[in-house]
Amino acid sequence: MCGIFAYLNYLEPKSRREILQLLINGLQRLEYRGYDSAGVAFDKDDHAIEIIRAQGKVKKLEDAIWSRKDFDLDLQHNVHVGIAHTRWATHGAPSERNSHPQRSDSDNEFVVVHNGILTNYKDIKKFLEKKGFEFESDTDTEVIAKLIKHLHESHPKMQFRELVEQVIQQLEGAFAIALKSKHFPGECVVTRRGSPLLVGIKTKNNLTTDHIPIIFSNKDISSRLTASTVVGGKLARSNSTTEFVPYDDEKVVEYLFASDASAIIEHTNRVIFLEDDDVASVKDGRLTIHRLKRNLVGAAPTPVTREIITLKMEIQQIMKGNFSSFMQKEIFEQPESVINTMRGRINFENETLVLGGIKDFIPEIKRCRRLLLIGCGTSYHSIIATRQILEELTELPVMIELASDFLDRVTPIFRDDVCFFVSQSGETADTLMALRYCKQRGALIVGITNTVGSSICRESHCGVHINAGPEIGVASTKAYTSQVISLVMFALVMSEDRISMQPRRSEIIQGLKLLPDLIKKVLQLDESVLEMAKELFQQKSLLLMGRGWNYSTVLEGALKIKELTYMHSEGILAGELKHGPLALIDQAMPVIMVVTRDSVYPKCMNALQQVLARGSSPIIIAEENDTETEKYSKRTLQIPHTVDCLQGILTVIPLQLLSYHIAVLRGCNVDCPRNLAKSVTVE
Ligand code: UD2
Ligand code: GLU
Ligand code: MG
Repeated sequence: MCGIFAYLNYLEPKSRREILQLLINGLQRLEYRGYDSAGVAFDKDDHAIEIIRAQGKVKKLEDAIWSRKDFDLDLQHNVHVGIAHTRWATHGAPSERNSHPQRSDSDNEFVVVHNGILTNYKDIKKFLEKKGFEFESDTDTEVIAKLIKHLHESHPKMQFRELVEQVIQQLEGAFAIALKSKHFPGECVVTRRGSPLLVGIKTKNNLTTDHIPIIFSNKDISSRLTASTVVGGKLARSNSTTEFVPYDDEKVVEYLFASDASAIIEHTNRVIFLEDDDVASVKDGRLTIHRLKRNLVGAAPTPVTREIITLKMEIQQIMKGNFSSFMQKEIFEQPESVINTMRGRINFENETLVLGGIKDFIPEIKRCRRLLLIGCGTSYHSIIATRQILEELTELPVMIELASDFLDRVTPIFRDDVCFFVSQSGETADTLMALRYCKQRGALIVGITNTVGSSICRESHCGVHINAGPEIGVASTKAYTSQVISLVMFALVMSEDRISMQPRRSEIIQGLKLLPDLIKKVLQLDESVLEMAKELFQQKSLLLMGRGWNYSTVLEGALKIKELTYMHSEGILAGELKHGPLALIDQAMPVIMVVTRDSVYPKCMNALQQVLARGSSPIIIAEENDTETEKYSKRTLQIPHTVDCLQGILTVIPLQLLSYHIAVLRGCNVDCPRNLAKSVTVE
């Protein structure tokens, strides 16, 4: 996801140059969260708002700002609000036009920066178009700016904060937003649901309190509003008289609003972490936090204050939250990233799916001679993980290829082939070369990428963005699980009109629905995995075995261990044991076996017996409550059960954690393993 940053100075004079520099610095701190375009909004001379945006990294924006000669950088502002954004596109390709801030109209009356995805933006857009609004971007975000203008026009007396409260009641999905308006100079309103947001407070004197009271609005629905004024909605209006001043007589104060503390800490260590549906507003230098209502009876009581916390962390530490590395953070993000992959695409109630990026091509894909799936490294493993379900649900021949090997041959490719290219970055050189090879031969080219605007995305005819959010750790984790889910969704789309497959499809769709919670459960094994790592980290070698749905898991697990810990590790297809690898097994050789209760369970048990007979005592990754399998090992990791074709997502996570812990114990750099780069753009 992206980064939001806003800065408000109240009676603390700052030059425009200082303000812009501060906004740029804030964005640079957040750039790791996403970086395909960036923008700022600040005051022009007559309370009008200026927006500057640029596609690319924050540096591009900075150049665009300093190259502008049409405003005075030395102008002093006693009171000023600036908002800024670095984007990771989910809706609309990266471009100046789709960058944030998004605006209400050509006068920039209301401008907004947004992190997250609005799932109902199309309905709101339709509503606003009927009211005469013309949209200028492909973003979901733009509806926020236009809806608030619409409300402001029908209710000119409403305060800024009240308008925002009304707007967020209409929004579905995930968001953190910051807004600024020409009609409310010196005011900033921010709010969140699902995406993080915090407020930093900087004063010269000590704060008078550590708590900011929450103002709950009146339950009365305002008579000034009617439901017809906004989309399909019920409205409520908050009514507060209490305002809270978090400082003494000295009124000078600065506020910083950001997606995470890394952008705030250089200014102040006093911060408030906003909760979902908190609306924080600063007016006349005063910060107030509002909520429409207290929690209903039965739910946990809503606290009546938000605590001002003193951060004692270093920037490095903050960026990674409580995690010691990006990789660890990304492993733990998976319950969320898999939801983002499915968001807006699967309707779990009526069990339908739409992959917007390929839906127009589905008839053509269905007529193809065969499916080819091509990738490298982890992406290739996601292909192995899904080959079986693709074969089952499409009933097409499915060929899978490592891009480099594919290029080493002169593989025949036909016009009626459909070729998938899977790559996190969308820049992987081997995969891109293979794409061009197939494209020249007239095949239909489909990309599965995490990076909007990447080369593979541009050069493919169509594709699916996996929407896992930026992955910083060199070793891929959350992109892998999201790639698997994207390919499973494709298989589901291909079998939509096959009546005989409906029960199977339904089983998988319901499996996908439960998956995020099951991933959370698997992540709770972290402590046990650490214990395992302590037993294993001094070994020279580690063998991983599995077959069927778990073959990809052992390959991916072994790759993670190799790349992070520099320990020799091999993922072995359990069916191949007697054809060679069995010779490696003795009492001393550490082995991990993945044995789940699917169609190859009896065969896995055979392999287990063969390994046990050689004196090895393997660690087993098994399903919960499988007491039968558990008997064969001193150490088992128990994974919840899910549909067979999704089981690999759950079994790979302990191996991601294991490679991480072994790497730490061996003193390796987890985020930047030796000899490796995040995106391999050379052949
Ligand atoms: C798209 C939009 C999203 C929103 C949504 C509404 C983007 C990035 N996504 O999400 O903003 O408007 O529609 O339903 O604009 N593509 C490739 N190669 C790839 C990956 C994607 O060509 O490797 C193309 C794909 O064919 C489509 C576009 O990029 O034309 C967006 O793909 P997506 O998966 O983000 O599409 P969708 O519908 O989920
Ligand atoms: N959904 C918004 C967009 O695509 C915000 C994405 C982000 O979090 O950067 O513009
Ligand atoms: Mg394309």
